[in-house]
Amino acid sequence: MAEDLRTFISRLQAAGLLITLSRPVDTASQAPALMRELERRGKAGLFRQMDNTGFAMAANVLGTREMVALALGVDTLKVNFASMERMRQRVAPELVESGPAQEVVLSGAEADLTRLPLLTHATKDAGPYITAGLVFVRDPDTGKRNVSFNRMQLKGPRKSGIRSMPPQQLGVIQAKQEARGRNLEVAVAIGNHPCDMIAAATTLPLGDDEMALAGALRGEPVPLIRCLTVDLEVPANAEVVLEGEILANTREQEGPFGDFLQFYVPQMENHVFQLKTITHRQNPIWQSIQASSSEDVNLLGISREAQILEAVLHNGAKVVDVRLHPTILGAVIVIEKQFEGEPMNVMMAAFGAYRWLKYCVVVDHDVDPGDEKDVLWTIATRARLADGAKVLDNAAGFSRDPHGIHCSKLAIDATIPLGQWEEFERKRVVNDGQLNLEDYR
Ligand SMILES: Cc1cc2nc3c(=O)[nH]c(=O)nc-3n(C[C@H](O)[C@H](O)[C@H](O)COP(=O)(O)O)c2cc1C
Ligand SMILES: [Mn+2]
Repeated sequence: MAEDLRTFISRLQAAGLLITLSRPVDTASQAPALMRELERRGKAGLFRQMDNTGFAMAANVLGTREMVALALGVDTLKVNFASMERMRQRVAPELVESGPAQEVVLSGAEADLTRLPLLTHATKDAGPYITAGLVFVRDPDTGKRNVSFNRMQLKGPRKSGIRSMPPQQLGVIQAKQEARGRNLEVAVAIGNHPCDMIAAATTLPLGDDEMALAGALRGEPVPLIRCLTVDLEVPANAEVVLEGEILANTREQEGPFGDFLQFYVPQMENHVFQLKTITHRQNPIWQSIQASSSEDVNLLGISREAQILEAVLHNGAKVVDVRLHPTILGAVIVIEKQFEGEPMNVMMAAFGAYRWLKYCVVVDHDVDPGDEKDVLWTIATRARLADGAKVLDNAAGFSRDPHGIHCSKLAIDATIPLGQWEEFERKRVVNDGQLNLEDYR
């Protein structure tokens, strides 16, 4: 049996990382806040009953580093190295005859987006959105597939917005098809294998198939099935598939939407998706991802961390870990320093490898890069700011930047002077982490 979201949920459960909610959850008023609670607790969630829609919902399934490690089948510390090595490879998907994604077929008036448990996440969002949809399209010039996450604002039973601006590749492909005066066929898969999601959030060269990267991340080919009413293939084990098209020469107001940096992207003209058919599994599991959540940061961060790691290793540094968080604009790089000045070389390589990077901190290997408090402690106690901190100016950064906030960057070397370990050794409490409060109640 192929791995999919369901088998991953079982593995989350076995690892003690899942909270299952059996009582009905109100999609509009309760689901977003419960997702936030899961994030705060570092747990994934399975909501068994979303109102009376007949759908369950998966939430925060990649919300922690441990969950990402579980998805890749590696130790937590190996996440970056494993993803970097697998991102160099491709494993072509495999076309199969049939799959559970088409166990139930809804067409005509039954194909109705308003019957799905779409969440309105933020107080000022324009309305309910699909946020966990993998959008499959084919480039009309090359026949090659593209897969990406694109938010979709509910606009009616068979209509939604779809955010897809060039240079994002869905936008590029849609523009090619529009130039021919034609609609672009689209299939949106919701409820996917976690590796397929990581692949879809990765920016590859146009024409490089995200499903072949998903295969490399999974370690086996992704089984795909043919859609019923569009000429596309989707993962055979997806929970829900929406088949339809992006209308040519049609734009409508979309947004505002609270996006990945926590700001609202203002209302603007965006593309329009027209639904033809819905297929889904029996007892379907919907999925929603909260923009700017730790899950969103993980999804966007994994490939970018790998990109930084690749560049920094290339320079000969002994890198232990790279972490982008609490947003993907900031990096912590853990190294075993070999010579003074090396942290600055490491950071220049990182800024060069990943354009959106705004600040970078290099720390020694006794610091936990995933713990913001530990990183701030390190800056406070170890950084010699006069020569260890530099502001780099006039570089390109995150592009939506009317106030010039992202075109200057900060590099902080927070490593200790070479060879001074004894002087900087961190104290450890006696038997720290060995005892359990419950045993002493
Ligand atoms: C949960 C989630 C939602 C996303 N929503 C959008 C979106 O609405 N519009 C967009 O341009 N990119 C969005 N992205 C980012 C793209 O999926 C990502 O940049 C992807 O690599 C683009 O694919 P492409 O390289 O084939 O263009 C989202 C990412 C995640 C993880
Ligand atoms: Mn692409």
